Amino acid sequence: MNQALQLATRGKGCVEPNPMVGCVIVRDGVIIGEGFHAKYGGPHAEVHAIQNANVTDLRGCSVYVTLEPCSHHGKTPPCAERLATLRPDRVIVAMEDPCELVRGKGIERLLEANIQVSVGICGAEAEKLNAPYLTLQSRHRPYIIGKWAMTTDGKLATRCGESFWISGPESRKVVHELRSQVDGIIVGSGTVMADDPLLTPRDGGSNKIPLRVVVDSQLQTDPNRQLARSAADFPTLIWTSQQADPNRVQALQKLGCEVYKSPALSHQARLQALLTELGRRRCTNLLCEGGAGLLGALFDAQCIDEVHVFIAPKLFGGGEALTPIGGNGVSLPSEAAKIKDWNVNRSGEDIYLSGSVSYH
Ligand code: AOF
Ligand code: ZN
Repeated sequence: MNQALQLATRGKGCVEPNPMVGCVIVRDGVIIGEGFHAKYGGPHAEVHAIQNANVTDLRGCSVYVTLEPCSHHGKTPPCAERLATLRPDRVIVAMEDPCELVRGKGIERLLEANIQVSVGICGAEAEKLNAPYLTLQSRHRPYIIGKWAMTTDGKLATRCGESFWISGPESRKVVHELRSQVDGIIVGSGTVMADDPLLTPRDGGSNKIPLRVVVDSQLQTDPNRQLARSAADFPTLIWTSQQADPNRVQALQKLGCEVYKSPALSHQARLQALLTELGRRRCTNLLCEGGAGLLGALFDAQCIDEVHVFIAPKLFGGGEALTPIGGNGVSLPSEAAKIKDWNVNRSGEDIYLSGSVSYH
C-alpha cells in the first residue's frame, strides 16, 4: 500500500478535481503490475495497473488500491466492475471513496463477486494524501494553502511596506512549484497594489494554468497592474461588491478579467460566497499568497487548511511592520490552531516550514 500511495502522488496537479490514486497488483509476493491515475478524464489507477500486469485474469492476485474502486460510469467505466470480471482473490483498499456516486458501492460490488475486501490499510496516509479532494467533497469549498515569506522577527514587509525580497531564490522556486500544482491562487487587492504580482507558475514544470483570484471589495485593482494586463492569457477572477465602480468593472472586463459583484453585504459573507463559488467550479486546492488581511479573514473563518512558510535570516523590526495573519485572531493561547505533520527543511539560506492546520 505504501508503494501504491507513492505512485498516487505522481498525479498531483494533473488529476484534480479527481483524487490521486495508486494501485499495485501482487501475485505470489511479487509485484506484477503498477499504475496511478495520471490525468483528469484519463484511465483510473486500476486500469493502468491491470494493463501493466499484462495478464488475462487476476486469479491468485491481491490488488492494493489507495481509494475504493469506482462503481459508476463517469468519464471512464467502473473499476469495480472490471475487477469483478478479472477475479483477483483479494482487494485491499486504503479508504472508502466519499464521492456520492461511489461511497461503498464499489466495495459492495467486489463483495458480491465473492472477492475478499479489506478496508483501512494506511487509511490515515490515504486521507492525508487526498485532503484537498476530501475537503471539496465534504465542505464544498477548496482546500486552502496559506503561503508567506517572513523575516526571523515575523515581518512580511518593512514599516514602509517594502518586501522585495525577503526569501531567497531557492524559496521562490519552491513557490513556483507550489503554484503549478494548484487550481487557483488567491490574493487580496492590497497585495495586487503593493506588489504588482503576476501570480503565474514559472520554473514549475507543469502545464497547468491556475485561476488567479483577487478579493477586492472596493475594486481597487488598477487596470495597469500586471495581473489585469495579462488577463487575456491567464484566467483572472476579481471578486468585488455591489459598490464597485462600473467604469472600472468595464475596463477590467475589456482586458479579459471576470468581474463578479457579490450581493453579500459583509466582507466575511462575500468571502464565503467566493469559496462556495470556487467549490462549485470544482477548484480543489487554492494557494493564498496574502496579504495579512485576506489570510486573517480566512484564518478567522477556520479555512486555512495548510501552511507553507519561509523564514529568512533577516530582521526588519518596527511595531507597524505587517505580520502574516491579520484578522481578529484568537484571544487565548489555548485557542491556538495547531500545526500537524510539521515539516522542517532548509531552502537555500531560508528555513522552509510546512504542515496542515487543525482548529480543534
Ligand atoms: C478509481 N480509481 O484511479 C480514481 C477514482 O470521471 P471519471 O470516470 O474519471 O471518475 C471520477 C471519479 O472516480 C472521482 O470523482 C472519484 O470518485 C473516482 N476516482 N476511482 O476507482 C481511480 N481516480
Ligand atoms: Zn475507477
